[in-house]
Amino acid sequence: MEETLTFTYSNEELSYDAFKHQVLTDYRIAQVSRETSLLGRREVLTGKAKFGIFGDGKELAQIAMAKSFGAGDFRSGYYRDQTFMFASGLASVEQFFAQMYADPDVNNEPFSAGRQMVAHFSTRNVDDNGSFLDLANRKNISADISPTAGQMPRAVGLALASKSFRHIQQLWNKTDLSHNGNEVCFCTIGDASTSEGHFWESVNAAGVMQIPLAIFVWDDGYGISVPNKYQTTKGSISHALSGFQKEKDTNGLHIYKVKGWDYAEMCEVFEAGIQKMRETHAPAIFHVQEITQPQGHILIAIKNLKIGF
Ligand SMILES: Cc1ncc(C[n+]2csc(CCOP(=O)(O)OP(=O)(O)O)c2C)c(N)n1
Repeated sequence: MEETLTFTYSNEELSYDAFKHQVLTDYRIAQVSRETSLLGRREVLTGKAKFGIFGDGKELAQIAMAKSFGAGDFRSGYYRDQTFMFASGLASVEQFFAQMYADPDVNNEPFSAGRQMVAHFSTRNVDDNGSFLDLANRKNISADISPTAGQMPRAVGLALASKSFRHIQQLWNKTDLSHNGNEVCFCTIGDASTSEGHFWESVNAAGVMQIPLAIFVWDDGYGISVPNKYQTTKGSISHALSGFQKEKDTNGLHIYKVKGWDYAEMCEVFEAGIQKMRETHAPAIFHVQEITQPQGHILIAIKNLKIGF
């Protein structure tokens, strides 16, 4: 029996013991995820897996993000999100390694049955007969793809679906797909990938359409080895986006800046920001700064050659 790492978050006032339990559970998830990254790297370097990409350095931010991710929500993200998947109860460590070893048994590797690279997650939309599952009552992952920023246009579509479910009367009976459009699309992206066209088109579209799109930028200061100052105007994506800031009586996006090591701040900011989004459908960017990538970018094993950068 695989162990689940999830702790269910509740908005009700917490007792001291419940709070302590929550913090310790979060610490444990972070620790297990970090150990997964360290062990995964070793598996590639010793030739047991062909490819490795891990979420080390981003653990705390993703645990904080997972607290606001609920039934009916979607994530459209990228390959750094293992901790979010563990914290949401959507992936186990065993399943993560099964994907690394390209296990073709879907019972062991439910994301892609060994067809995708490690850390490319997904959940099912349809059952074996092709009928929609009750997506409004599940946490949903739109299948990860490797072209960076490719998750952005898709995230816009998923957020637009929530708006449609809220405003188009003919959809109001689809209660197994949406609860009045309360669902948010959680989108993750690395700082360097915010330089791509898909990012800018998607941010602009979300700002115009006012759809519940929550964009989390994991900013570790580098795109592989290139510092931010060489690829982002003014070296800061939230600074560069300041003209998109939503103001009184304008469209646009709310822009939040947090530090990726500040657990308490991220829990508070994400919870309040997402709650507001469920009510208003105004999109937001959470610029998570000062996180790290201690093991480097990626690892590839080709015959006897092992490359890491
Ligand atoms: C469209 C596209 N261009 C280039 C790549 C190669 N590539 C993979 S990851 C990466 C850097 C991404 O850096 P960042 O967005 O900061 O995310 P991080 O890996 O640091 O979390 C690049 C250039 C790709 N996968 N897709």
